[in-house]
Amino acid sequence: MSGVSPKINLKDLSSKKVSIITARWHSEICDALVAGAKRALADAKITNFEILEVPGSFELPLAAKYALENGADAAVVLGVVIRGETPHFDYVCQGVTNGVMDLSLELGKPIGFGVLTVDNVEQAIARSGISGSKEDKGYDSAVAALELLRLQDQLGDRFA
Ligand code: DLZ
Repeated sequence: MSGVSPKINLKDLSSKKVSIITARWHSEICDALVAGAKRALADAKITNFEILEVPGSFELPLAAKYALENGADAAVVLGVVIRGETPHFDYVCQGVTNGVMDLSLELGKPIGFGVLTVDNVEQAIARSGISGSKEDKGYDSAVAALELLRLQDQLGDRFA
């Protein structure tokens, strides 16, 4: 998948609480993703946020469930999964992707998906938001979650 992410003018969402949840594999790249997600929250004037850490991307859905069931209005999950020599990559990617989608639909709460699933470190860096990279998936995934929060507000009573 590739493409230019849409330009969105974020609304003021300062009443919302957001959990940023990051895996620790490939931690320097994850740190860049977290920085991007924080920039998006700042653009939406969100100051009520927490940063939670899990060991690997496979643990992201359960951590998101904990956060969303304990007061967060939305979550952003961040991680880097790099293809290796065994099928493990496929199982981790499938687990985190399905887990996040199922959880979001089950709870009716937005989860921004900022897990890079790539062939090598170079591809991950190019999407990390690190200075000079072509994409900023931490920022983009947070914007996606915030846009769904805005949509909830737009629908208002009809949402419930
Ligand atoms: C085991 C593993 C491997 C091989 N590679 C990655 C990776 O590239 N990125 C990542 O986030 N996590 C990796 N993991 C760890 C799994 O996500 C998980 O933490 C372990 O299988 C323990 O449940």
